[in-house]
Amino acid sequence: MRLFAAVLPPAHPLGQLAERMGRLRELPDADRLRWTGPDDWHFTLAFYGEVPEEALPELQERLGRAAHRCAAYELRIAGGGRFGDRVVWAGADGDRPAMRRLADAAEAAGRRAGLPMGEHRPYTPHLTLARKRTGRLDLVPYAAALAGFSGSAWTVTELALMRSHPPAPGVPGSRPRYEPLARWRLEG
Ligand code: 2AM
Repeated sequence: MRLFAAVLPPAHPLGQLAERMGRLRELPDADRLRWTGPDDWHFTLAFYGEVPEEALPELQERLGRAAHRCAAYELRIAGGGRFGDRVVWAGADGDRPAMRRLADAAEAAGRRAGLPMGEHRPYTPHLTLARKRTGRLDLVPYAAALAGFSGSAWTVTELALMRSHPPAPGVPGSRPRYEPLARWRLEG
């Protein structure tokens, strides 16, 4: 099963972001992007890829320990950017060093559980809003429309282990579905 660890923002900031996203969806060519929605929105901490069923107990055990060591922290959804001409995302502000420590701990949990974690990349907290479908598209105006956005702060108190169910093959507009499998309180 395809798994990742994430921070799930509460409803209020998600609603604020949804409201701002309305502006982005009015930009020219917005229909050439595949948009995500508030039900999908999360900040990925670590991506585990395909995890065999038998590795799940140890991963959960390790994630529980990671959450036990990491402290709750303040976060807000703020600003945004793009990954090249492929992805438009909203960013995070607040205690980013604490977010980074949690991401490192979630990645280490995967590695210690024996999962092939790939290379360690610089962590960019982001919440994916849209992905390009095909062709060339300048995403600069979309990123610019997020400049100055700052949602309400909240305290991140939980780490979630998420399962990603792939989109139905051959169904136009079908999107992956994300399901929380377990959550741990941050107790450090
Ligand atoms: P994305 O939003 O930048 O696409 C579920 O797919 C979550 O895992 C998404 O947040 C996705 O990030 C992330 N994800 C998917 N594949 C990944 C990969 N190879 N490396 C890192 N994160 C990945």
